[in-house]
Amino acid sequence: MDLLTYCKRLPKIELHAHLTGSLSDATVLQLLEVKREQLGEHHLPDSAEVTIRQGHNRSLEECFKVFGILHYLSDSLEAVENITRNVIQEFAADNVWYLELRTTPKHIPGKMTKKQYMDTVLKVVRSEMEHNKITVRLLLSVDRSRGVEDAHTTLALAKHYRVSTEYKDLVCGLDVSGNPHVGSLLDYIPVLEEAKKCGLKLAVHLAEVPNEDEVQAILNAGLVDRIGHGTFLHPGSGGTQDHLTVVRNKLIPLEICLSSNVKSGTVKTVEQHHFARWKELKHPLIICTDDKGVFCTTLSEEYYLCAKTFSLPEEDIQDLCLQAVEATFMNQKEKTILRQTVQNELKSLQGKLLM
Ligand code: 6MZ
Repeated sequence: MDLLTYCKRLPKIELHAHLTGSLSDATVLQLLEVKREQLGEHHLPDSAEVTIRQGHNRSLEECFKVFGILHYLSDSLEAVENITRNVIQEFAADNVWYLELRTTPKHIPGKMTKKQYMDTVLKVVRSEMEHNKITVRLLLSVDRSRGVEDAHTTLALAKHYRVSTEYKDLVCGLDVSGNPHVGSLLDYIPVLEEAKKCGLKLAVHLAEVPNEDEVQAILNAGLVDRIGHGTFLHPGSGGTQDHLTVVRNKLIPLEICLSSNVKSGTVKTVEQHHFARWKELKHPLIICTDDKGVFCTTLSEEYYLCAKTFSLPEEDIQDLCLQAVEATFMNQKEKTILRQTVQNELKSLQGKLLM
């Protein structure tokens, strides 16, 4: 089979996907329709404002404006239910077998509390897992632009789920994300320390833009289980040898989001992406979508882009699927089962790729 078909057939693991950024065009159009019925045509964003068509780019700042529009469009519990269902079904249709979805719990006065938001997401996750061949886990996102007090309420909610009978198996950790030009990660270290003490796993957006002080402080704190992006960590891409050494020694996996970085302009071209430098070091790397809706991609297309750009042999492509299994926040027992099923599927695909 050709490379794209092969990538679609791979049993994939998605570890860096923001719920609201993952909304497909079809979902955005549905949300717009609901708003149109409620409000009429006035003040409605054009759907073209919300997605990035093939070949188009958008700066990080523009992306954060888009997230604002998407949040406005999904500001009811009914919308939250729909977007969660659609996103999970779309990942399942792309042959994603395991999905760690992350989302920022939202408090919208008069419409929802953070707990209602998360309960809604979790309820849909549970039901979609029954109807699709996909396992889903949740990371609660701390948005660095919303302040430390907000982060504490998100942490409290994550702690609540960790001991709840209903959802403790679904909530595995915290993500720290948000506009990297706003706020400082240093302020969030106490939140991360407490989260870690409670057994929550931590995925932190680090060095998505250059910020040596933050990288230094976060790496020194030694709390992070996976790094989101890590664009400016390697000395060859604007980082330092010290940072490289820490990340390498601790084997902290990097969540690699090729289209996101190139389309948002933090990396000039896919060829120049830091993936290549870290791969040379045999560092654990996970191919992810970040925001499949906003960046107009799928996980299969990200594997394709990676394999094509860096001329990866079949063995390396398959290895990316297995590295992703190892980096999940599942417990060892669950991981063993997932590894076995992924390995079996990979074996059945071996030799089928026409290079
Ligand atoms: C940093 C990002 C991001 O949480 O409302 N988010 N944070 N860098 C990125 N690179 C492009 N992409 C998405 O999903 C949307 C939120 O995810 C974070 C931002 O905080 C954004 O508001 P949820 O489901």
